[in-house]
Amino acid sequence: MLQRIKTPKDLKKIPDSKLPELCQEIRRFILKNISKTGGHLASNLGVVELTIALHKHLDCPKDQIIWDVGHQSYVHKILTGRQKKFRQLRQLGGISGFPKREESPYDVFGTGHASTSISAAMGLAEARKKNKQKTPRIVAVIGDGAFTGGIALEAINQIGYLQTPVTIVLNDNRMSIAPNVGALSRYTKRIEETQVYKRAKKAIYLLSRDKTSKTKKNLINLQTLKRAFKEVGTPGLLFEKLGINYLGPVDGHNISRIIEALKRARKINGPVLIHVRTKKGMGYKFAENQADKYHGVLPFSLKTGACLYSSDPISFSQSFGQKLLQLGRKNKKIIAITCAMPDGTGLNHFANELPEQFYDTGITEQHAVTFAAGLAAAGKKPVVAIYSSFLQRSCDQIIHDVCLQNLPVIFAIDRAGLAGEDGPTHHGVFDISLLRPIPNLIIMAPKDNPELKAMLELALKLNRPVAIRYPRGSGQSLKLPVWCVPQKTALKKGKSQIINTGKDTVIISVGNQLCRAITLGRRRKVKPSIINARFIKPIDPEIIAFIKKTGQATIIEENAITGGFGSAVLEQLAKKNINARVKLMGIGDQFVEQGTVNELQKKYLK
Ligand SMILES: Cc1ncc(C[n+]2csc(CCOP(=O)(O)OP(=O)(O)O)c2C)c(N)n1
Repeated sequence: MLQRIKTPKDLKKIPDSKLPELCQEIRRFILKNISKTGGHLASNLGVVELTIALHKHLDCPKDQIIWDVGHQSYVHKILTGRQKKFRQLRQLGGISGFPKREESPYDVFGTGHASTSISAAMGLAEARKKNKQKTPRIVAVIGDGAFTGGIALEAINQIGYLQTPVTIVLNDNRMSIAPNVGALSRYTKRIEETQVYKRAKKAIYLLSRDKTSKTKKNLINLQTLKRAFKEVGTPGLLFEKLGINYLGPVDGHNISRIIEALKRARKINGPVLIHVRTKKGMGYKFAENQADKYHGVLPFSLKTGACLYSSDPISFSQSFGQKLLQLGRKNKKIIAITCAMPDGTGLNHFANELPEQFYDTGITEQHAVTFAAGLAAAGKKPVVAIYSSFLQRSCDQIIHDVCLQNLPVIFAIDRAGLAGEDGPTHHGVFDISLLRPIPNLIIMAPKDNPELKAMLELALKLNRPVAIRYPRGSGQSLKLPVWCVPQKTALKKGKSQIINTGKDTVIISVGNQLCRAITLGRRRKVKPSIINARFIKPIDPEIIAFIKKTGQATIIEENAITGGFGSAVLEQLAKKNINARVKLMGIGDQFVEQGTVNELQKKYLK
């Protein structure tokens, strides 16, 4: 059946009785392909019925679906003509793992970062209203995790006010990547658990029919009681009070129930929230049982569920987690904060062992930073671990709440540099440029795990805002070639590390780009000086002295050249009137596509 579906029109021809079989086919297709390419597995297995229901009911691309985060859009891609391209999912030149406008007219709005779908859907719907166009149905599909993000809540605030006709499908599987957290998550859970009003209404109805209690006074009391129950017990009352019609909870694995709700929503001329309950990982027992582990996967064995790649020697993230745990045991003022990524940031062991010193704030990169600033103002030592690309959201909080007040918040910026197969939404190549102009902030980049650990220890002593940026993957120490004679200098604020004192030229690297500096040096007959910058801000004056002496330099960083570390060096040279030929190797003025980190480095780090 699946092979015959080229567009949603073909799906509409399939009789309802055959849909359970189609769901099975789709799940087999996803499992077969993702077990080979890797990708987002559990979220996609969970939305098979929901996606079929949406495409059966809607008339896309006239009607429009926006997938929040977009990591769960594989089934949508399969049903909209991209089945054959799945062999190249997330690979260089292949289809994206997220919705992409240039990929298909069915991908109405690009996503990758969480919580944007309701705002974008509102924009689409309001524009049509302004153009006096007959509004097709615009649907935002948002997970319960993404629903906790600030932008989503800002959109909820405006949509209830403007009464924009958008259907919000809240795909509630109780999981973010880790189990979902927060009061909203607790609230949606309660809607399902209690259903007080339905039961109370029935009880009151039966009572009112009871002849013995049918005095006038009793009836008035019953009506009052009914109103009171309606206040506290109506499912989704919070949304209703905000002006958003609530439908649900609906079984998200029952296609006809979902279509029924979509039909009801279409009749309402205003915002509607359909609360759909699904199981993350549905249909693959390993993913059902450990939805967090199977959220994003590398190629794996379908039979055993085991990953086919031996895991990296200790990654930067793990090393960060280990060191912070060690420090946190001794210093109770240390507070670790994650935005829904305890595993990804290496904080899982910290969370288990020191729960009273740990917060998972949900997908809330802005709130988390200001929350940390508050903790710091009260004498705590907060360490906020966020991936570089998601930290982009927190720029104002870093400036306004942390640095302006010179508060000692430490930013552990993970996935800084090229992130690989997740593509342009996830590469962390702007953090240096965004953070460098901010006064009071010290920025470091370790070359390997031991240096990261030393930087974390130093950052805690500095008593001011500090950012440490490190990349995805292994933080194993590099074995230096024999021609390198490194100076054994302990980590000191504002001091770089001389890896080799050579002649003619100097190569300066940021973080783990030292390996590229060594490769460049190896190719030269006369060995160059090589410096591991360690500090992006402040810049070590010795780096400038080296360049003054040699008159030429190469600077390597996995960040945009504009505003990056190389630019900072050029600023210093200009300030000191030093003439030098400096080659900057970093990311040019472009967004970087998806691919393996190696492929992307070869293509873009020039
Ligand atoms: C701003 C931002 N922060 C963090 C992430 C990382 N991330 C990707 S998916 C995800 C969990 C989303 O959970 P939910 O919306 O419930 O979707 P589910 O996978 O459970 O279907 C997170 C935290 C992100 N994509 N964007």
